Amino acid sequence: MGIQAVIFDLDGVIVSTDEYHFLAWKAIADREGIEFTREINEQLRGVSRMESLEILLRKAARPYSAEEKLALAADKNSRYRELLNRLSPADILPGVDHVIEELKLRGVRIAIGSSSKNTPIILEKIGLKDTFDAVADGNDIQNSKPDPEVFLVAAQKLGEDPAACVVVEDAYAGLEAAKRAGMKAVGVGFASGSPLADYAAPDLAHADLDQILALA
Ligand code: B16
Ligand code: MG
Repeated sequence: MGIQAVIFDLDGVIVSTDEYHFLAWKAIADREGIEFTREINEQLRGVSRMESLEILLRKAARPYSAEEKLALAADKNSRYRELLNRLSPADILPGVDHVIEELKLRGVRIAIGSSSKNTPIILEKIGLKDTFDAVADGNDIQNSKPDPEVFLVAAQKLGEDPAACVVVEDAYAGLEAAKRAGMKAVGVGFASGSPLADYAAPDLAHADLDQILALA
């Protein structure tokens, strides 16, 4: 049957919004007097907003109520949304445009599988709103990566068998989600060193599409 579809993670694969996530969380942590480093930030890759907050609060000196947590997450998101206003097509990561073009030429279907509830605004800002055959994001799911839900929803929206899908991810949590979905997994960027990756490359500009499509 072979690979029929490629499901791309968004943040860290198509576009780099990780610095904006970091800056928004850092502002919240500094205001609350909670230590928040770039190392801790790496643990938030691919993880949902509320789970990210729980990781950040592990360093807090006091417990936070459910209401306080919702307020912190909302504050982080409005800071993040403010930063997203800066995004443009120039922020699309190296190799992405070429890979998408090539996949379309070969008749391979493409989808987004992202934990982010901000996926629609990000795709619009970078000019890729109408590019993908399907989009599954944080608004479609109950459980975020490493749960396989978002990738299974993407395959379902595409009408493809999970075994015929390959996921491209920059997060360890995302690679685990892909494997649990029964899909092949390509690790790029931060996740290129993961043993879970069936194929790895520093970014999509250095990825060999023939090898990726031969993974099935
Ligand atoms: P939001 P991805 C993920 O996107 C990010 O990697 C992660 O850092 C973020 O917490 C999560 O989206 C939720 O984002 O607050 O915008 O809903 O990598 O799965 O595309
Ligand atoms: Mg990511």
